[in-house]
Amino acid sequence: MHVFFRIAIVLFAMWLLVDPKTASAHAIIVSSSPAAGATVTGDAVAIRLHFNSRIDHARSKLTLLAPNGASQALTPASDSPADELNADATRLSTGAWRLRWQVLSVDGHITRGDIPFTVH
Ligand SMILES: [Cu+2]
Repeated sequence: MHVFFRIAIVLFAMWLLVDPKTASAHAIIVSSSPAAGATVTGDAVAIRLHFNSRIDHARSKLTLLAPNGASQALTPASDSPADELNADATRLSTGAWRLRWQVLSVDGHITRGDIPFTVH
């Protein structure tokens, strides 16, 4: 194979790996309240998810999964900062809960995850 052709292939592969538009802008959680694995006291929790980039609040979702398996959609606060997804969860029974989040970042990519926490 011609050496310049090989170099072109290597450069193309490197470009795919480092393209900042596709590599760095996905919304990833920087910090959360409650934190994953946390135990909270009382029946109300102020949910606050902080991401590494701006998110589209209208196309992002929060779902609470109860200890008995029931799921409940939470309405994200409309006045949240551009890189946060916040909501209030009330009347939580004691037990193991799971907060499921799905966000659309401004680069058009969807990310999702679960935050398990316990209500004591
Ligand atoms: Cu992305």
